[in-house]
Amino acid sequence: ELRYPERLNCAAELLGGTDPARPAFHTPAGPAWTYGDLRARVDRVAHVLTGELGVVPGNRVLLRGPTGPWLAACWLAVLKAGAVAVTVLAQQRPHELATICEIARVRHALCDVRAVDDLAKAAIPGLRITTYGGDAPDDLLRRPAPGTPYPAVDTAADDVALIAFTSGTTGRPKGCMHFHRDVLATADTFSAHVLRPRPDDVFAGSPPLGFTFGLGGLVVFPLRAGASALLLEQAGPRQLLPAIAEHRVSVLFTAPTAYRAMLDELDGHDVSSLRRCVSAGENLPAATWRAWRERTGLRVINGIGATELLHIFISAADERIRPGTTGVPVPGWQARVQDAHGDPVPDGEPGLLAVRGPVGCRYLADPRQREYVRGGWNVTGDTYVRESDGYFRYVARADDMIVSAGYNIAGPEVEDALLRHPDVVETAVVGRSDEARGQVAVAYTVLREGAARDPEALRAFLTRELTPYKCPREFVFLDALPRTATGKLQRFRLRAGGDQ
Ligand code: 3SK
Repeated sequence: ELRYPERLNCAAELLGGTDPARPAFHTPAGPAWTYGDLRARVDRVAHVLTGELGVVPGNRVLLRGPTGPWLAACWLAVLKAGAVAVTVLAQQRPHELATICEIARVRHALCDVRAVDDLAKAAIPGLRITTYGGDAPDDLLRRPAPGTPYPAVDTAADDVALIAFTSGTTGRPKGCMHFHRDVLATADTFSAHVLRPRPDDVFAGSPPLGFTFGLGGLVVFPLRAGASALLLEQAGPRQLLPAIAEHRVSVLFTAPTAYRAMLDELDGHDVSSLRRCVSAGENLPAATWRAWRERTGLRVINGIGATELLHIFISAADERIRPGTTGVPVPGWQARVQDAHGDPVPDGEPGLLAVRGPVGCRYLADPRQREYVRGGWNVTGDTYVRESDGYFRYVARADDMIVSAGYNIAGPEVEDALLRHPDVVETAVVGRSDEARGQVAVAYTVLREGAARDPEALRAFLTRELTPYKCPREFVFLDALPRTATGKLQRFRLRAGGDQ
């Protein structure tokens, strides 16, 4: 069981301890920030925040900007000052920003000068915006501040440290409140037991810091281990591959689609520095796992996490990894599969995934709390099977099951089979209403450049791979699949015919 002192400031914990000369953050340009640099810059921002800007403990501070050391420093400064960080994605549009600020009652924003236009356009009443990274004399980084260490505010372990917003794949955003102790708990469970980082590790990855997958993987886990992270503003497969070689990245965080895309570009890139590759955000198809293992010799660490629970709670390490499954509950977590009434279902049968552990879902002023937390379990909205040996296998998002003429078809199973076809880059199989069958399966598919859009060839391939009733009735070819800003597939748009 994890035990933390009653008074705990997680930013102070993350920043303390490590030799000030060790690297903390790298960027593609410029020298690395050492732990000493990071502490001094965090303290400077915290002085300005609580001095000139008048932020007091408990205030919610919006953070907006591309991934980079200054965004990470502002996040740490907000927490060190006892305020609450509300980190948003660079892609979020004015009306979404306004909704988030209204729900979280945000009064202060620290915003990269390059991302300020949409925030200003949102015209949020009472919001004081302070920019960073620009030339203006009132820029956050140009304001006078004492050069003395900033004493961390004496927060309680269960004071709220951050509010992370999730829109899921549809709907009004929900703000998930997480405590100071929760931040450390993510590092002391998944990272400590599955990743087992070393101080010489260099972390990198694609998820932005506004997504808790990225915040954990690129800030919390490396700092907790005294390691360093490469922070990239652009972190698509084309930027990641050369960056891995140049910075000798050893721990990689990205999503299944990026692993697949990197496989296509791998030739000529040196990825020999990698020792841990994490995949989350979506289910990792076994085909992608095997292809990555074949090309790199590395076993991808699959995991399921949620903004509601801050980071990953089911996963497996090293030889315990079993392709095609997500893994077992991370030490500190419990998981089970249950029915709609909350009763456990037998092993081998599909049901709703329910988990509990050191971090729980706490939606800010949202009645959907009652749907997510039931009987003390967090019900994630995923359909899973628990195998008899305790491994959890993803079946579908609870609403991704297609029921066609009385048969249950799990979209992801058909996708996994389609991805084994050499011309298929990405695919999503969803149900469409059908008078005769209730629903029929439709495969939305992105093909490799130059490949022929031939539904019959795919159908013939699939009938060799799957029981025939699972074969989609229709194939639709797209240039790209619709995704949220955090890269999650928007199946609801495909269900609505792809034009929502
Ligand atoms: O939402 C997710 O998929 C996720 C995955 C890993 C860690 C954190 C999150 C939010």
